[in-house]
Amino acid sequence: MENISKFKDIQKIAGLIFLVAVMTFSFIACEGPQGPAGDIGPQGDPGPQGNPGPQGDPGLQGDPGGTGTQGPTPYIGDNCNWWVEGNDTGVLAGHKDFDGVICRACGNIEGMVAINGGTFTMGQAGVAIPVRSVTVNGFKMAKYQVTQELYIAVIGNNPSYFNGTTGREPDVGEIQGKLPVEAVTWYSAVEFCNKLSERGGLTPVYTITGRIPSSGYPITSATVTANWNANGYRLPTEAEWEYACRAGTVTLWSFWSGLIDNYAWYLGNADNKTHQVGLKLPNAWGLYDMHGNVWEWCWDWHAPTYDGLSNEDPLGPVSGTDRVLRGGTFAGSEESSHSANRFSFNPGSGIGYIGFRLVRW
Ligand SMILES: [Ca+2]
Repeated sequence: MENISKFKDIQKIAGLIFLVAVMTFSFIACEGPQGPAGDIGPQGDPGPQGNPGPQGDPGLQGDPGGTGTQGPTPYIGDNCNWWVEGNDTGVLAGHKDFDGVICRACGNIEGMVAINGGTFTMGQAGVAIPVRSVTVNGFKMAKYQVTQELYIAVIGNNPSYFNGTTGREPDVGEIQGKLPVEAVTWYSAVEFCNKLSERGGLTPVYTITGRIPSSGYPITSATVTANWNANGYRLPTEAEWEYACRAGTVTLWSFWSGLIDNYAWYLGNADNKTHQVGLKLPNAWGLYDMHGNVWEWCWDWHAPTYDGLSNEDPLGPVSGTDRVLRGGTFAGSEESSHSANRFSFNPGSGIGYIGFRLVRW
C-alpha cells in the first residue's frame, strides 16, 4: 500500500512538472493566437452623496492560447511581407524600407491590429440609446491615432493647433511629429484616407465630389460616398469604433475605472494639451488612446439615437448635418471618454480637439 501511495505521489509530482513545463513552453513559444482577455470586473456602485463606492476587482486575464504552428500571416499582394499586429497573430510587423512613418517600398503604414468580427452590446443606458446587440465584421484598426508626421507625409501640411509654436509645444520628452494630428476636418480626413490608399496600392474607399475648395486644405465641404468593398484605408463606422474600444468589455471604459490615469489623457492629467500617441497603456486588443487624447472622426452621420439603424454592420443615418466623434479628449471629463460616449461636429470644421484613426479590411 505504501508503495502504491508513493507511486501515486510520484505520478502527481510528475504530472505537475509536466504541466509546469507545458505552461512554460506555451508561454515562451507563444507565437500562436492568444486566448481572449478575461472580463473586467464589475464597476462598483456609486456610494451615497455622490461619493464613489468601492470598485469591483478587475477580472483575471485569460490564459495564453496554445503553441501556434503558424506565425503572422503576410498580406497577399503587397510588395512587403508586412503583418498585422494583434492579439490573434502575435506581434510582428515588417516592411522592407519603413522610414518610421510610411514604407518607401509598399507605401503602407505599420501598426494595424487585426480585429476579429463579433457581436457586442452597443450603447449605454440613458446616454447612447437604444442599447442593442450589434454585429460587425472583422477589420483592421490602427494602434495609434493618425500622427502629425503621417498626416504631413501624405497631405503635405499640418493643420494641428498643437504645432510646436510658442505655447503649443509638445510636453517634455514628447516628439512633435508623434502628437496626434488635430484640427482636421472630416472631409480632409477622408481624402487623407484615399491618398494613403493610393500610395499603398490599395483601392480608395471614398468618392469625393464637389470638393470646396477645389484644391488645397482644409476641405470644408464635399459629397462623399463609400465603396464598402474597397480594401483601402477609411474611417471606422461608429459601431466598429465602439466594438474596438470595448475590446470585449461591457464596462464604462475598457479598463477598471480606478486606473484611468494609466490608460487615458483627459482633463485630470493632460495639462490641457494633446500627447504623443501610445504613451498610455493600450486596451486589451492593443489599441492606444481610444479613451482621451483627441476625439476621433467616425464615418457616420450623427442622430440623437440609434433608432432605426441596422444591427449588422450599421453605417449610421443616410444623411445628417454632423458626423460622429468618439473617445473623448485631453480636455474632457472622465465620463467624456467612456466607451459608449458620443459627440458630433460639423464635418467641414476642424478644431484642436479632433483627430482620427484609420481602419481597413
Ligand atoms: Ca481618443
